[in-house]
Amino acid sequence: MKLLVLNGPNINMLGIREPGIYGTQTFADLLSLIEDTAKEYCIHIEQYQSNHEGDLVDKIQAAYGKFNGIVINPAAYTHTSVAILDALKAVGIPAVEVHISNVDVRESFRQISYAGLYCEKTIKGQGLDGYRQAIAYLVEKYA
Ligand code: CA2
Repeated sequence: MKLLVLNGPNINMLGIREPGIYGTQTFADLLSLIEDTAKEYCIHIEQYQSNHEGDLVDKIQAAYGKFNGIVINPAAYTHTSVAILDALKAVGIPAVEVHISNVDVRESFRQISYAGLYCEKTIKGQGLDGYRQAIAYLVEKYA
């Protein structure tokens, strides 16, 4: 099984500021968690982070025919990007949306998720463990 883990803008800054919202773990910690989870399930996981919407769209398009599942935290693009939603729809790969924070109890502009309109599951407010849960869900359902 091959999964693609995608992270949007500023996720690479985790642990640097706003620990009350995003915790104290860093982006390097997230990459380790993803690697460890891949080993645990004996699957291949590629991860990609970008601050640029079009790069994320390109990566989703390139996943067509190559990956069995996508875990995506589009970060701020969650709340704005119809382009990411359309790319997910275009490739038709099963996807799970992850948010480190509980967006439901934050500002009203974080209540809309375009990617979430496609994703079959959304995990929010679980910290970095949300990524492990999303990977586990896809493995259990599609491996
Ligand atoms: O909770 C999440 O995972 C988010 O997707 C994180 C995004 C935010 O725009 C979404 O509404 C919810 C922000 C990514 C990280 O932003 C940082 C801000 C300050 C310090 C470090 C990271």
